[in-house]
Amino acid sequence: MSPREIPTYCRICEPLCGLIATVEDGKLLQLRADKEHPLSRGNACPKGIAFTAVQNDPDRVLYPLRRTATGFERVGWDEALDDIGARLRGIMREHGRESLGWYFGNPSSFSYSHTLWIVGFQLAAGLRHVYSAGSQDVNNRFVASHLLYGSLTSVPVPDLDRTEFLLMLGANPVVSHGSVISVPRIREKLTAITKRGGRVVVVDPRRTETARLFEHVGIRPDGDAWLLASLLQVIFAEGLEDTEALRRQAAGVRELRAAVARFTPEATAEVTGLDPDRVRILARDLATAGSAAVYGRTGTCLGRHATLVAFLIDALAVVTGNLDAPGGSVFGKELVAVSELNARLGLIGYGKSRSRIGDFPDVLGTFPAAIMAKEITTPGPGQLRALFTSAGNPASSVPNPRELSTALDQLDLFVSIDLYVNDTNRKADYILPATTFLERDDIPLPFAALSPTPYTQYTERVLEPAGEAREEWQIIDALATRIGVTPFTAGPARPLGRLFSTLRRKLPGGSTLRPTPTLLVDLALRTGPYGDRFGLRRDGLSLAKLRRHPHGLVLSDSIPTGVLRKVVQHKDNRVHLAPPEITAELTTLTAPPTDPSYPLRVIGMRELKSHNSWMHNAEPLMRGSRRQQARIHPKDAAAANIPDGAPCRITSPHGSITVPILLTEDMTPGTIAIPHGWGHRGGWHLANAAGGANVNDLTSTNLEDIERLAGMSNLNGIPVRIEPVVLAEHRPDQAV
Ligand SMILES: Nc1nc2c(c(=O)[nH]1)N[C@H]1C(S)=C(S)[C@@H](COP(=O)(O)OP(=O)(O)OC[C@H]3O[C@@H](n4cnc5c(=O)[nH]c(N)nc54)[C@H](O)[C@@H]3O)O[C@H]1N2
Ligand SMILES: Nc1nc2c(c(=O)[nH]1)N[C@H]1C(S)=C(S)[C@@H](COP(=O)(O)OP(=O)(O)OC[C@H]3O[C@@H](n4cnc5c(=O)[nH]c(N)nc54)[C@H](O)[C@@H]3O)O[C@H]1N2
Ligand code: SF4
Ligand SMILES: [Mo]
Repeated sequence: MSPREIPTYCRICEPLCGLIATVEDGKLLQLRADKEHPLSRGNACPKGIAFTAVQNDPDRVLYPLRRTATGFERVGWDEALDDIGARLRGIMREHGRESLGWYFGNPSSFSYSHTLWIVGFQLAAGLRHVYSAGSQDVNNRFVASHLLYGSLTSVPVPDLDRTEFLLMLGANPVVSHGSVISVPRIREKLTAITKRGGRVVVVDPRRTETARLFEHVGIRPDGDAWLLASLLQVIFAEGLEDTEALRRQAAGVRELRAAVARFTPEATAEVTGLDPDRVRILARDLATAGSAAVYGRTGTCLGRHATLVAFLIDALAVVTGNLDAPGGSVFGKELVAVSELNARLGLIGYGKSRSRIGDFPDVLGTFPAAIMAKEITTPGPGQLRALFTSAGNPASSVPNPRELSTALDQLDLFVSIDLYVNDTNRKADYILPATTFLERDDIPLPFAALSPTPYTQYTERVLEPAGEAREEWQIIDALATRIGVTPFTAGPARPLGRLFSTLRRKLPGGSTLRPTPTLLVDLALRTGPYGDRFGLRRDGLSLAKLRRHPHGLVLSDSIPTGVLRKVVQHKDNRVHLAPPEITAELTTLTAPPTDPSYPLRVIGMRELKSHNSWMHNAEPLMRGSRRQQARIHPKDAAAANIPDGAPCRITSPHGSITVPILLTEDMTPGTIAIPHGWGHRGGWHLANAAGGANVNDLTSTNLEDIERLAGMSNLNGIPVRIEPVVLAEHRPDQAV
């Protein structure tokens, strides 16, 4: 058969760029950027193109694997599922359901069926130990939205196409391609702001690829809460706040004003490292700009005050009259009414339960991944004994991964659903092979609301599953059956369960047919905000309509504003600017203690050709002997007597790693940037051979090091010291 060219889209990161897959005899020959995609218009990054190497990777897991004394052996699906089911039932009989747990990783958010079925299973099985990559990523953002708007899932995005001033903190979209915002060609969108006479100000301890294109404010790590409080202080003190907007939208203005009063730019200069005059001018410019958007990403999420920082980012938008206003921070419309449904049914929320270890509130039904190890090792009722991971590599991505790795050995049962034997599931009893994104149908449900140009796309699977790979939802469904639960049918999800039963009756084939994700999503889409209401709305969406537009569909030119009343769920219908959690933290905020034994700070960074921990086995991304490097200012390296390129021992109070250094004046002195996701020990040959160290070995899971409000891991601003490595001392497994 001659090759076929099939439009689909990339599901590695948030722009969701359009791709064309060339397929011959059921095999993927290549991926290229889709010129007909309405937004990415022929643009894709090296990772998207290199996904061919993941798809066809000889190291991929294609059959269920079972651990034996000597390594993994291939087993049949039924044998694997039956044994897992029997062991689960045994564990549940002896220790109750509360001994079961699940960790789902970052790639799960790009699969609607995977996410849906995890939530359905969690609710039906009454799972308590649920963890995700969110506590290393974005949960603080959700909690800030809960406090401000009474709605966890309402997150504003910068209105890039219309803004005159973008203040961006702790994000490097030129490399990351944007996150908690879904925009292909984001670099062009940003440069367009300055081309039309606007400004982009990037607050980051490193002069990043993004900062280099615009104005750079070189803040000290973890100084953001102080900077934002100072910006608010100046705006209030100089009467630059938008009183009209505040009167209309907000409650707690007086209390916020009082809480930030002590944070003058002079008072915060020590922590931020910034010139007070520059901060004052920034505050004035932001407040007087025709329109302004404030945006923060992982650099503001992985410090010690993550929720406070996310909160102050939006508070600044409110106080300057830029929330829900054109060119400001705006709220996109959801493709399916998740927030509304959730508010009505109360399915998942914030602080509905507390963790056994550390008493942390749940965020959307999940607890901090940083406590997972202690939940496994601490005896008592509710001890975590059977763990599933899907699309996650927590032994690489969470703080203190050594602690987690050791804890995994103690589990009664550990099952992983993944593409690879990774750094975590090498300890599993079973690894179940998942389909890649090209082997499943998809629609990017959560991302339509995060796109300044709302759009969506539906794709069928482009390839049949390789080997015996299965979709996650099918695996979850099969596991659920083995322990006698049906996703979505119990607890607060009962109304959905009833809907399922109705559907089942109406389906051809009768009661034996279980509802599928495709069926469910079509229903949600058609009844959702953009839906066709089964023909009542002529231009509305349905899967059938999306199938007729295989390159994707733009839903409107921009995000409509003036929607705040619908977004805010607080009873008084106002944005709450002074919830007690926030004012208390502002009142007690003190400069982080400095320890002369650890004078420097480590922060994270992303690389164009890495994706968290899982693309280091893709040959096209690893050419030229790519290695992990620690970026450091020449002055700091000279003081420690370490020449450029030499291995360097980096030691924190919690651990030590060895990484070669790269001298660059892009770093603010005192700060070292190290990419995460290196130092592999899985079943992926190229990744293992690439060496490197796990930067998270420097980080801590001590309860006082986990952010209180959202349970965020502290992965940025880690105090360290550096030393040269004498060659005899360093072993090949240590990084270089
Ligand atoms: N120090 C430090 N640590 C960090 C960060 C940082 O900035 N600094 N960033 C954090 C962030 S933002 C995140 S999101 C987390 C990520 O943390 P995790 O989600 O725990 O880890 P990933 O590295 O994304 O690993 C994803 C796994 O999913 C598998 N996979 C890929 N596609 C699929 C699929 O379609 N189905 C299935 N079943 N499996 C799949 C891959 O093989 C891989 O094993 O880590 C974070 N950790
Ligand atoms: N190529 C590539 N793209 C990716 C990923 C990848 O691994 N590789 N991962 C994807 C994922 S899971 C995510 S969540 C997104 C993340 O998207 P981004 O957050 O845009 O990604 P980063 O490059 O980590 O940017 C964080 C920035 O914060 C800065 N920073 C560190 N500490 C501080 C601080 O205390 N204050 C301030 N103001 N800045 C600080 C760092 O120097 C860095 O430049 O990227 C996604 N896209
Ligand atoms: S930026 Fe790259 S990895 Fe991200 S969606 Fe686009 S092609 Fe895929
Ligand atoms: Mo992430």
